[in-house]
Amino acid sequence: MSDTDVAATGGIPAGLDAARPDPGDGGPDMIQLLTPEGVRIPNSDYDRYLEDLTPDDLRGLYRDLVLVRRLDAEGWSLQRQGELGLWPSLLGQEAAQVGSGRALKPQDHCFPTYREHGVAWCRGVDPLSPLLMWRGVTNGGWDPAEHNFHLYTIVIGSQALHATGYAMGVTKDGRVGTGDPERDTAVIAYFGDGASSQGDVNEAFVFAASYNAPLVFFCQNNQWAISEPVSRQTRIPLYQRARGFGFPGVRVDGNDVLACLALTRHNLDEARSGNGPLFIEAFTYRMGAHTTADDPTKYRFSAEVERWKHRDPILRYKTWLAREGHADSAYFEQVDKEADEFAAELRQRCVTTPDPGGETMWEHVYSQPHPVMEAEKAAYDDYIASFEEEN
Ligand SMILES: Cc1ncc(C[n+]2csc(CCOP(=O)(O)OP(=O)(O)O)c2C)c(N)n1
Ligand SMILES: [Mg+2]
Repeated sequence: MSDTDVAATGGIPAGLDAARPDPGDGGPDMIQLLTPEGVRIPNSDYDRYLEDLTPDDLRGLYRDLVLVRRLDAEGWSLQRQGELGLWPSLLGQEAAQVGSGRALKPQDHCFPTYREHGVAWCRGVDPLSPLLMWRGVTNGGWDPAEHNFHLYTIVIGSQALHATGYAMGVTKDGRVGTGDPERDTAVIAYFGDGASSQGDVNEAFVFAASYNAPLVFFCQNNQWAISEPVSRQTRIPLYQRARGFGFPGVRVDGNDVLACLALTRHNLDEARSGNGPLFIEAFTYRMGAHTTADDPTKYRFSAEVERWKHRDPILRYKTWLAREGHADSAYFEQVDKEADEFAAELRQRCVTTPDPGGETMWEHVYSQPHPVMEAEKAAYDDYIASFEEEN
């Protein structure tokens, strides 16, 4: 292909042109409670899942969205300043994560990918923890048992199997369908559109269906798997795949925090009652690069990004809150101020966290002393000591 061909397609090789996805508007089956203009659409099936929300709760969702976006911006900047090794941005996916994350009950369990900083936030994980993980100074980042939020998984789709196994265990423990709202437990597995092609995810669908696992598969279709468009992953909308595995699938507007909250609440209720598994496709968009190591201008048109800017999850929610009189400009200013302070503190805590000593890498491999490990550690200690002698 000549340079002229590339230039004519805005920098994208012409051969890829036909395969570019048209993200569209999600189609008629997509459940949306709040339009991009911030207009509320009544829904007789799902409105009841929002009835208990007080004005404080509604404002809280806004605060979540803003602080999570700010956490993400800090992660990005810190990586650019050389303070983190990598950062996978969630920009554009805040509503999908906050809506689903706030739908969870304390006893529910989450299995995230590497991008779920917003869900981590909802689970009470210290927002510094994901930063430190990508700084490479912790062995994972947090205690999964403390938050019922498992460690980030980089091996695409593998957490779908972990979640399925965990959910099968929940059933064996008798914590499904008892009718006790404090006891019945659901599991949620996050993954992306690209992961839906992975064998692990499809095996998880089969096992979860066979064992009626109390599991919600939550697929954030952000339209891209690094440089691969969703049109290469599937010939049909992703939510329709669930039917082939024998469980319900639904597409929700992933940029609509109210719809994500309502739909996930409903699906989790179903799972806790013994009607799992279920599948939610949150139709959203990855506004930024795949990670700080990626350059999306190589494979997608900026016009597509511009289109999605008009569907921003925070702007539409803010518009609706203000129009309904749930929040005023003083409240929005207060959240912005809080976000500035939050960001400053995060930066400070991140850059002042000391690097752990090299010897700590041996500490969490086995619970008991292990001869091979002891030998490796001794060799490492000698190696480090050799530098000291040179000095
Ligand atoms: C098993 C495996 N294969 C390939 C990769 C490399 N990889 C990292 S992210 C990614 C794309 C994932 O796309 P998607 O599931 O849509 O999630 P997104 O990053 O868009 O949130 C790939 C292929 C990996 N981490 N693991
Ligand atoms: Mg994706």
